[in-house]
Amino acid sequence: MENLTLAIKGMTCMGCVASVTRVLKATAGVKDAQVTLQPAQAQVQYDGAQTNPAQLKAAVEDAGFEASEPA
Ligand SMILES: [Cu+2]
Repeated sequence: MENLTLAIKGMTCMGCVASVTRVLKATAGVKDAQVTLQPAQAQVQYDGAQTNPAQLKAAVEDAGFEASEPA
């Protein structure tokens, strides 16, 4: 199992947090996703054989938010 932290821009309320959590958990290979407003980020545990950071980032962006891996 791998861990990824994505910094997320555009979340303003718990509804946004729920949306991001939902799209991440709906992605094949994601075991768990913890999304917080403060700091605005998502911590994702995933199976690297089924998905990857680029797909997870794309899932968040498809939901209308900006995601980036912290430098
Ligand atoms: Cu919101």
